[in-house]
Amino acid sequence: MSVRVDPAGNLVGRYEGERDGPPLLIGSHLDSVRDAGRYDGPLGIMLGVECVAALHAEERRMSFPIEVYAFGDEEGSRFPAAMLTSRAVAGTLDPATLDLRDAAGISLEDALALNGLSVSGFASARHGAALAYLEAHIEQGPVLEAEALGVGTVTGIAAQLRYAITVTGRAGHAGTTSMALRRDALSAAAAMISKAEEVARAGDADLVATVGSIEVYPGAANVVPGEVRFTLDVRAASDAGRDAAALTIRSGFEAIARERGVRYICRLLQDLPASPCDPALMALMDAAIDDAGVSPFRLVSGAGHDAMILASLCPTAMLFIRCEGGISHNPAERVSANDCEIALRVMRGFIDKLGATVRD
Ligand code: HGY
Ligand code: MN
Ligand code: MN
Repeated sequence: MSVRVDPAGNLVGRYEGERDGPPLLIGSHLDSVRDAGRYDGPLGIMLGVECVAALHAEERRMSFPIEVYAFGDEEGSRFPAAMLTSRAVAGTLDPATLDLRDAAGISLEDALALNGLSVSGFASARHGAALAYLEAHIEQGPVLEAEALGVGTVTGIAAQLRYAITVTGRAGHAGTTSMALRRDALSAAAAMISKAEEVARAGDADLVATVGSIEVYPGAANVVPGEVRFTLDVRAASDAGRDAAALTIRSGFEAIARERGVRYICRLLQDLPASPCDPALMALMDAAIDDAGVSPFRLVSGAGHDAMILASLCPTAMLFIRCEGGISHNPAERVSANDCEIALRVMRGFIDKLGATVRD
């Protein structure tokens, strides 16, 4: 493959086809969450490379080019925004939202400049027409393991909203501030976090709400916390289900803030609508799974993926791979070599079936 780093910092390998034209994009992300496993993201990239390696070994070319993408920022672990680099490729990045700083106060602009890139360059990473986007990814859930299947066809990706919440009370002396006079930001935040869990537990099975990070100021054992900042992540299979739950949770937060005499600010960090996979590509995936000797099985993704961003550029298909105990975002993340071999066989079958549809 010819290899390049695109203006958004993505690593791209290109394998020419018999003809030029819109390429098949295969990829996933290189970045991870803090203290992560080793397969969430990189496995999909490596399987893409293996698909091309197999074609090359057989001295075959498809009628279309293939581009393997290693996206640079899917998790949003460093800057308070996620999927930045696949958005750049899909052309859906709003440059006005890129005035971002990491926890050390380093701006995205400066971080890019250190790598010879620029925010304005992000916009030029937009990809032209693409035939389709294929992403293989660990399931990050328990369904395939429960079904005793190594792989499955993804039907779509859940809708998600992500917020930054700031609760401001009044810092005070832990020994002299009576309970009645306190405006304890952390006690208020704790009530809010319990409220978010209560709403999600009462909802349908696909509804989840997570507070994954929290910061307490000033953060001293003998000071009543004056300010707390935490994140809220709300997801559901449908946009309507997600929005209704988020509204209930935020109304609950406002009531708690009033009762406890604290100020509450909620800033939207990310709004990702539910993203269905392409029905025709799902049928090709099912057929490729069947050819690989596995019973075709379809499942939805609760996790977000770059595929939901690429869906605005081209039809998307995802293949899930069983992971042990459904564990992910955790160093205990595991896949079996055998399941990866099956996934490679399925992806190659999918590519050949796609080739047959393009040729006709
Ligand atoms: O948050 C997610 O679902 C993905 O891991 N970025
Ligand atoms: Mn992840
Ligand atoms: Mn991932």
